Amino acid sequence: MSQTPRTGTRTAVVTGASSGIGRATALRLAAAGHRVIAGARRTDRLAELARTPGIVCVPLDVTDQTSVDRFTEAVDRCDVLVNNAGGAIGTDAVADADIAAWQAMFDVNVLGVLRLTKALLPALIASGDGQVVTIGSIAAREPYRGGGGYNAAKHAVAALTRVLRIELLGAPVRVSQIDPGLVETEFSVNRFAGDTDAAARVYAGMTPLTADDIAEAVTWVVERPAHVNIDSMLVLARDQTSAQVVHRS
Ligand code: 8X3
Repeated sequence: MSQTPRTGTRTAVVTGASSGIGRATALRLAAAGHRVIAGARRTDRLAELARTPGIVCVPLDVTDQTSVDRFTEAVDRCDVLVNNAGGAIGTDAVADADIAAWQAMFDVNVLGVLRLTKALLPALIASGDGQVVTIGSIAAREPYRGGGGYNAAKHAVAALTRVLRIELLGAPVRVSQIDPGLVETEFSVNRFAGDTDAAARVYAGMTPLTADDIAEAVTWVVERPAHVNIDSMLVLARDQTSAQVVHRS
C-alpha cells in the first residue's frame, strides 16, 4: 500500500466559499496546488474569488435542491468535498424558539451537508481517494445556553458525519469533521442579524481564531496520506476552553 503523502493535484469542492472559513479554505487549497470548485450563494463575491488561479466558481445554494443539482452538473471531478456552508440564527432560549429559524438552521447546516454529500458521493468514490471534510463546530460537541437550534443542528451534523464514516468503511473515501470554536468571521454578524455591536462583543477582549487558522487545518487534513483518516478535530483559541468559558482581558 502506498504511504505517499497527498501532494498531487486533486479537485476540491468547497461550499459557502464567498466568505469566512469557506473562502479562506478555497484560497489555501488553491495555493497548495489543488483545483478548487467554489460554491456559494453570493455570486458577486464569488466573482472576486474566481480571479484566483486554480479556483472555479459556481453559484450554489445548499438549501435548494435545484441549485445543488445544477452545481453538481458543473462538477466534472470531485476528490475532496469541504462542507462548510452553514450558520446560526439568534440565541433564543428553547422556550422562546422561533420555529422558522430552527427550520432554516436545519436546512442549511444539516440538509445542506446531506444534499452535497449525497450528490457528490459517487464522484468521491470514483476518485479512488475521496475525502469529505465537514466543518462542524464546538456547538456540535457541547450544548450551551442560547445555543438551541444551532446546537441541535450541529449535533445532527456530527451524527450524520459519523454515520457516513461508518457506512463508508471499506470504500476509498475518508470522512472528517473539524470543529472550530470562536472564529472571527461574519458568523456572529449573521447570527445577530447584522448587529455588528452584538457580534463584536462575542470576540471582545480575547484573541479569536481566524478563518485562515481553520483553512490551514482543513488543508492539513486533506493532505494526509490516503490511509490516514482524521476523524475529528476540535480547534479552539488559546483564550477559549469550552463553549462559554472564554478568557477576556
Ligand atoms: C461557531 C462557534 O461557539 O458560536 O460555530 O457555537 S459557537
